[in-house]
Amino acid sequence: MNPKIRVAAEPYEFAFEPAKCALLIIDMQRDFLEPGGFGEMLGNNVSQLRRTIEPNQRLLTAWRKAGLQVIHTREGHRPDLTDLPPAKKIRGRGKTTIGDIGPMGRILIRGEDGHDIIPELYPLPSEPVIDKPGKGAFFATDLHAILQHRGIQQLVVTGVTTEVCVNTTVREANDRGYDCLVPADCVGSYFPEFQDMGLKMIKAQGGIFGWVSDSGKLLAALSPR
Ligand code: TIU
Repeated sequence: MNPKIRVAAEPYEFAFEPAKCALLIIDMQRDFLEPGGFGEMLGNNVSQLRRTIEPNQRLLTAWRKAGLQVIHTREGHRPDLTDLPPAKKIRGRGKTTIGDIGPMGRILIRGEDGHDIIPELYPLPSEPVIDKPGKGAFFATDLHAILQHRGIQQLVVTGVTTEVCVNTTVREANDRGYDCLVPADCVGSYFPEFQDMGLKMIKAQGGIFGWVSDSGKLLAALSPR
């Protein structure tokens, strides 16, 4: 039997079987993290998210080295916009919105430069990339099927943004029976107060949606392998 890896976390220790736990990296896309993308267009300061790149790189390298499963997601839409809800298109009353031309191609459109994952965390050909039209990674995607087929029951969820796509995905995963661990330094928000509350909401009430830890503790737990 595969021994469990034990990670110091809140509200209590997170124990996982390596073969049954995937690293799920949410939306580390140029549109959210680089100047000129969708995130900045919404009026946000992208530097708030860029601090997550290094810890994610360290975790991804260790996870790959240990031979564990990695799955990436990207938020975006078909070039013909048929999967873009009209409400999402007009939300925010911005001059330039999803599907319009931005500095990195059409904003949040699959195949455009801005939609792609940042080079620092680029997926290997063997790592599934889930293209999702919503904030949650389970809505209108085959993520649940892929996890089921691979026997995955637990997820380490990282990426951006903490209170939007990470929180939505953790809640969706929780309702589908998965355990989620969120390393705080590997998730980022444009707003410090949402970073704080987004993490508190996950671990409150005995871990109502999951566990919170950090990459250092996760790497320490992985390293004796
Ligand atoms: N705006 C914002 O905080 N987030 C998003 O629009 N998408 C994700 O979180 N990926």
